[in-house]
Amino acid sequence: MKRKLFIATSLSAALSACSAIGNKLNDSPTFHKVLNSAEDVNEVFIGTRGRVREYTERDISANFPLDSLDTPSDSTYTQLIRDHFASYRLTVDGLVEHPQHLSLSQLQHLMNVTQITRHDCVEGWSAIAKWQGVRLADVLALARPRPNARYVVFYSFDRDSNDTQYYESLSLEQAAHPQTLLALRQNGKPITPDRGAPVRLRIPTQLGYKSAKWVYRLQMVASLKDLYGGKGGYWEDQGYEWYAGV
Ligand SMILES: Nc1nc2c(c(=O)[nH]1)N[C@H]1C(S)=C(S)[C@@H](COP(=O)(O)O)O[C@H]1N2
Ligand SMILES: [Mo]
Repeated sequence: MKRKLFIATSLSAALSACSAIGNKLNDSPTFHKVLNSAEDVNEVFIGTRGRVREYTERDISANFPLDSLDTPSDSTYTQLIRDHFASYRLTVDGLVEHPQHLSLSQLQHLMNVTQITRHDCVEGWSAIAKWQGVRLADVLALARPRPNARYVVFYSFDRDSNDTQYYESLSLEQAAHPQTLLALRQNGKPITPDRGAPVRLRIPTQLGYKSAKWVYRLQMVASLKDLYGGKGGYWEDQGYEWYAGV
């Protein structure tokens, strides 16, 4: 992807989902506090808090463009492909009580969501696919975020030609969205290496660049300021908006 265009999209769709954030994070007093305080600044979150439309099998796009940095070709990633991701671990660490190192089979056992949703790239294309995976909120809840955790940062295996790491981030409010997944399957098959295997984010409420491919680490942090360019993501560090609601 050489250049990105901003498209002013605002689907201020029925924002009725706020109360529907029913998941294990509700067991955590910290998450409760964060979610309740978010109600007061509702307007800040318009566009990432409502539920987006879900489609049917008939609506699945015949062609889903491929649009990212190149599939990682370093030895770490190629070794993972060779062992069919048996040695893959998803690390969940940072400001958490119980750091996690989840294998692919553990994640497969946690799989609890199937969604057919539209992916909106900032460059102006959209495509619909079926995604299956684990609700992000459930994985974060396993690690028990500490009270000072405000954001979750996602680290990907790929790097650009300047060796800059692809990363992304969400606030805990965004991370708790019931349609936000760690996706393991696309259109009924395991996610392929060019699509971000074995685990990619799927965030249908936000622009495509938020949905990081090739994710290996989720880090809970209090601030995004000290990471890379300080703007919370690879594209954000180059001037794209962090919030990026569709
Ligand atoms: N790690 C990583 N994730 C990424 C990207 C990337 O370059 N690296 N590109 C993003 C963008 S801009 C889009 S539109 C989608 C594209 O996913 P696809 O190649 O499966 O269509 O991945 C997103 N996630
Ligand atoms: Mo994109």
